[in-house]
Amino acid sequence: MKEQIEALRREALDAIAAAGDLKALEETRVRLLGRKGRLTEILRGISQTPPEDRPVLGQAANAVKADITAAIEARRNALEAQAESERARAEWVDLSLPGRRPPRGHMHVINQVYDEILDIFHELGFQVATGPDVETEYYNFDSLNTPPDHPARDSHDTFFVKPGVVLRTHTSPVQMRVMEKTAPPVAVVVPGRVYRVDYDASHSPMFNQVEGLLVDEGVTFADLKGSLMLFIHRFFGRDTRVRFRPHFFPFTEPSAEVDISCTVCKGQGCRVCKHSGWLEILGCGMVHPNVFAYAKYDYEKYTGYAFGMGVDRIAMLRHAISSIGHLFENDLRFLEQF
Ligand code: 2NL
Repeated sequence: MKEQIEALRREALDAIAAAGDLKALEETRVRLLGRKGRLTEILRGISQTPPEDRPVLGQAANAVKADITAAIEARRNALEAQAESERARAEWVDLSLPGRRPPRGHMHVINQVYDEILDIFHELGFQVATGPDVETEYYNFDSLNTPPDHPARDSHDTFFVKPGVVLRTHTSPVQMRVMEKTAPPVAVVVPGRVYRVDYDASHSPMFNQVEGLLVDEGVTFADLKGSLMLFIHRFFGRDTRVRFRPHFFPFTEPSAEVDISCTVCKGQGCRVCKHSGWLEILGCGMVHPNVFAYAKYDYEKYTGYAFGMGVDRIAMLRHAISSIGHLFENDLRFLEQF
């Protein structure tokens, strides 16, 4: 019996040391200390021995039980520590890694240019006004002193929605609507999409415009010149040269087109300015008295200036963009550059 107990101790300690993981260790524990385990078997065996031997054998068995229990406890701690350190290694995260930036969009280059233009005129006291893209022929042409037989009213130049209704060819109808509702003085800038039957590398059937209108007593061509020069110097830079060329528009008299020294070659002559050194950037003039008459403004008392510019064209000049199509194709490789 004594030998059996000693044999169990050696065997048990070897088995505990050999348990490779917590599951194997638990199986070993049941096999040794469980209800049908080896130790229970031995304790049952002691009850069959002579009574005088029992205390000694009982003590020995209890000592082995304590040793086995302690050995299992120590092995469990070791295996748990090992499992924990394995998990920590597998789940390790480098907290010093920089985060992944989510992709971020930005304003379209056309809207950036719109904002820059409108900000400058806002600072000069102009209010922003907008209106419908679908207009009546009256607001788009008649009220702007453009007679029924004017070539711009041809269906080859203007999109007709139905008789008497067009896609606006400029934002001027919005200024007409403002004048109908507002007594002078008025100072408005009008951003918006406009439409013309025209399609090549520098013309899109839909394009973007900013027009301006200022009406008050005593407004002169000098005011027009001063305001536009200020705008041009702010937008294109102080060293930009400016030239006003006589022109004709039905809604202004006198009228002018405005050229600036080429933004690419600084006036030396290049492909962009077609070797002239100049770029046309806007049209302008003093509001025609007939237009004031349509707006029910007293043209004896008030004068005003107006101007219009193509936003797409200005964006193309500013960034040396070769084809207007790029602005509307929404190719991210193009858009991301601005
Ligand atoms: C251009 C020329 C211009 C106007 C637009 C205007 C509006 C009213 C009365 C008088 Cl309500 N004029 N607008 C005047 C002159 C030129 O635009 O080349 N645009 C791209």
